[in-house]
Amino acid sequence: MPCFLLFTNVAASAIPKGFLSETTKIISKAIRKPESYITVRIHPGQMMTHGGTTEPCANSELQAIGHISAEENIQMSKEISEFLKSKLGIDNTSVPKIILYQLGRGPRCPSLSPFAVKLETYMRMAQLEYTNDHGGKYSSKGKIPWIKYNGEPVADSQFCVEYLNRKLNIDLSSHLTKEQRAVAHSFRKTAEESLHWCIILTLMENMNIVKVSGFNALSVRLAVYKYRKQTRVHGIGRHTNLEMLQIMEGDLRALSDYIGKKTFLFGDHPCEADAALFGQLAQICWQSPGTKGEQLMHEKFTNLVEYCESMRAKFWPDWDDCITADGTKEATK
Ligand SMILES: N[C@@H](CCC(=O)N[C@@H](CS)C(=O)NCC(=O)O)C(=O)O
Repeated sequence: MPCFLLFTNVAASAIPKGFLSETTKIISKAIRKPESYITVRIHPGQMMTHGGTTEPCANSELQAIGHISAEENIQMSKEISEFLKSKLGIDNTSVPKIILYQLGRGPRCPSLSPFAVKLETYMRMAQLEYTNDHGGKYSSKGKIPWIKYNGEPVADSQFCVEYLNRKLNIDLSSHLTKEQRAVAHSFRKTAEESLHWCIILTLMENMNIVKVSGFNALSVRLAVYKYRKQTRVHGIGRHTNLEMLQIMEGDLRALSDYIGKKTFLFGDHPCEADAALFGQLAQICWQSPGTKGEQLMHEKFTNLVEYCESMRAKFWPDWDDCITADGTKEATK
């Protein structure tokens, strides 16, 4: 039987009349179970604090057997928070301040950095409030993107995701089995540690898209020099172009075969890894014009184009406001 537990420092005498029955209604609606099944246990007058203040605060737990998707979970938490705010004056859901540091908007994708697209997509999937800082400030690790969470810096897109997951109790992959999580992990690694370097190498064969990105000629030349060095250290830059393309095609084929006719990596519900895959694939799909990668995707792996379109439609309804259309306009978002 579903049970909703609420621990609060609000005194029993300050709990409004009808609170138990109203809470039952909210929970019943949220988990789509009849009110008669639901238990609500309120623990008022607790010795507790949020953020070290004496303001009213609460901690709740919903015990319910059955599947609640990540999206439903986010929606439900919002509804419960709003209810607690209106009834008990509890606002310990005070929105954390998240600043996402990135490079500026891209010509055909919201960033030239696949990792920035990944992180921003993840924030959107988790329905987080964030502010972009496009000042091009690098992290302590010399990379972009990174975040500040209530003033605390976190570097590396995946560490940012995992940090936010921990801080805000987010699990966009809650609908996956352990085995699926392992597959998701491996595909993310394929996309970020292998395919990513092929994207860079193919892009360096055709720099037009970088040239319309607003960077001056010197910084473009420096970036090319840096990336040539990085790809050599990685090892992928030591292969012939043909061999590198073979690697790229292999990665794309594995992704294409696995996704097949599914909308997202594991079906109709996107998971955390979809943000990372989208970050990389969107670059090939839209922001690598005239490259072999673009040709491969649009001719051989068309389901990956459809995949990108589904992700874009679901999480980026404002896509056009977040791109510069080859540097012909300012991105307004
Ligand atoms: N593992 C890092 C990779 C980030 C990354 O490679 N960012 C690139 C831009 S796409 C960068 O900052 N490159 C600058 C450099 O390597 O000097 C992450 O997930 O955030």
